[in-house]
Amino acid sequence: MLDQVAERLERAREVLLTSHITPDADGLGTAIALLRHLRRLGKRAMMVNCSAAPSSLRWIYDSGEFLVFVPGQHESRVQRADVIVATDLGGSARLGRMLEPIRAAQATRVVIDHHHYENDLFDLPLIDMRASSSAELAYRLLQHMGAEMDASIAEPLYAGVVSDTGNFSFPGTKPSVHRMAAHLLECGVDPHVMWRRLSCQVPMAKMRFLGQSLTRMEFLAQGKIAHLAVRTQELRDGGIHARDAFEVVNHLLLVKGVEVGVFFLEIDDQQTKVSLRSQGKVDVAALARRHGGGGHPGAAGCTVKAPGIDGARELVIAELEAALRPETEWE
Ligand SMILES: [Mn+2]
Repeated sequence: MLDQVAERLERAREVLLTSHITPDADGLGTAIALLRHLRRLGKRAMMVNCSAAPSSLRWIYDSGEFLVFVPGQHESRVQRADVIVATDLGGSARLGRMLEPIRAAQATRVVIDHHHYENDLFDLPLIDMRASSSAELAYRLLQHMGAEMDASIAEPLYAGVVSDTGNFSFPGTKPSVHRMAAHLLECGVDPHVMWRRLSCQVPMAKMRFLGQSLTRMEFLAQGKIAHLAVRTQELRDGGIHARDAFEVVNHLLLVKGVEVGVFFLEIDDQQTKVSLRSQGKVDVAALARRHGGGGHPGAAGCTVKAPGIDGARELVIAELEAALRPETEWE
């Protein structure tokens, strides 16, 4: 597939790059690194995305490289591209309002991804679920194409791989990922500058919310379960977006002895969003699936239907306590 994608891109005149709704560092980094190489080859290339990038990631692209798709205005860009490349997608539905224009396009549709899903749209799927990140796949593709790897291409790739490996900490972070990172440093990436740009970006209100939340963290099962509940009103009072609030769960696992961290966010009196993290002994995706959610064994989420946040908490904690008992087996 590497060969076919490289060959198709080399023949292209105009390439449209895109990623998922609220693109992350991996989706953006992959697209922008490719865009820069393609422009050097003399091709017209533009990233057009169904929604804007988070403000903390806008440094990844320069002006003139990224557009937010506006219906009624940008369809012609989709139509006139002869290759469309979607990065880090995780399923065609995540193209948002660009799905229909891309489905209707005449272009060769390429996807570069490390998520698993049914491919119902793409002609050339460069998908490898064992890859750490889409950026790692773009790196292989760019190497295959003989791209000149300077800092302007290495930085967006590095941003993608650092964020998708949790700073090289996630299970399955392979030697090849470190070799790629080492090469990117040789190409001019400054790891400290990148850490400041990627990690030292927490807004004051969010940090305050994090601090206040963590003081209310509770422990159960001899300290193996750490949990924390937040009501919607508290988010409103703190001016915090729900998406930001969920990051609290990642901090629960930092406590010594904690096996599972759970974050509860009340939606209304019948529904509570639950976000789970596990060190490995408990498969939290299995729990999430029983409540109609999903995820990975180490990180999962679901919406629990129970009376109030206390009802949801009782239910989930009971399941986790059972899962932590060594003799328990789930059907
Ligand atoms: Mn990714």
